[in-house]
Amino acid sequence: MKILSIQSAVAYGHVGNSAAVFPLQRIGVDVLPVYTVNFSNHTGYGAWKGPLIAPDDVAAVIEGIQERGAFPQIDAVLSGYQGSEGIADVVIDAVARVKAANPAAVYACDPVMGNAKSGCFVAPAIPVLLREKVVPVADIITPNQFELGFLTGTEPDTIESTLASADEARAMGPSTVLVTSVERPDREPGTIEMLVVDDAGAWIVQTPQLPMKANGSGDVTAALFTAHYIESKDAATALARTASSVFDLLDNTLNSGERELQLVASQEAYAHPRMQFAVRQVR
Ligand code: PXL
Repeated sequence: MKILSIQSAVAYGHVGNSAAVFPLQRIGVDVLPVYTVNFSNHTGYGAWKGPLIAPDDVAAVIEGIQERGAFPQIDAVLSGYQGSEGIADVVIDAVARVKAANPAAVYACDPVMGNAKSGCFVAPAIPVLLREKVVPVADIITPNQFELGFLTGTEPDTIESTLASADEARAMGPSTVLVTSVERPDREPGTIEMLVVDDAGAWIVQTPQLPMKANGSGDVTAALFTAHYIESKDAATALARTASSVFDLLDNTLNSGERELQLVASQEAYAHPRMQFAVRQVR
């Protein structure tokens, strides 16, 4: 499997491609990473060094990949956090070109905007751009519950209302919606859930909610789900594998006392997910 992954690079720590690439490689995916920023570290520190990569330069790298004849073999395009407004058009163009070369290729978009705790942490134009232009051309989206609310103009909270919001998101274009960080008011205390909806049904998985928030965990989640979904062609299987791997990554990170994801040390969790959480069909 080959995935063209258009995301951030950070030297210190793990977000964007610096979070997504290694877990994908560890499960056997050949990743073509294209970088949108070249930062020292993620923006959660409040200070960082290094440039945004100009949209034309990102486009040039993608064009060079196409000139190598790689596009017919690409199974998916994956995008995440958009460091600047111009990247959206580059991603949309790359998706169109890859699909022209391989009609079976899918576009998985993680519509990164923020989360319930921190609010929006991207430039103000980005959420609108994602909603109006990017999400409509995606096949798979992986919003958290907060981002799903913005995309659909709803306030998902219970399983029922989150499913309804996911259906509204599906009506915008994507056939598969993975909702992460579902914190429904009536959940079992100390738990958090992920929910996936596609043409075949809807499934939910519950994990313990660890007392932490690690930047990059959403990037790992989107990457692993995309690869497992393409490989297994089954949303429930992809959800179970992803939840297993990401929980163990977060648990290892919490136990390490480090702020950054223990991405490399957790390699066994991607290669051999323990499948410790049962997935329940909800529709
Ligand atoms: O995890 C998304 C992400 C991607 N890229 C950069 C970031 C973040 C989140 O903090 O700072 C540069």
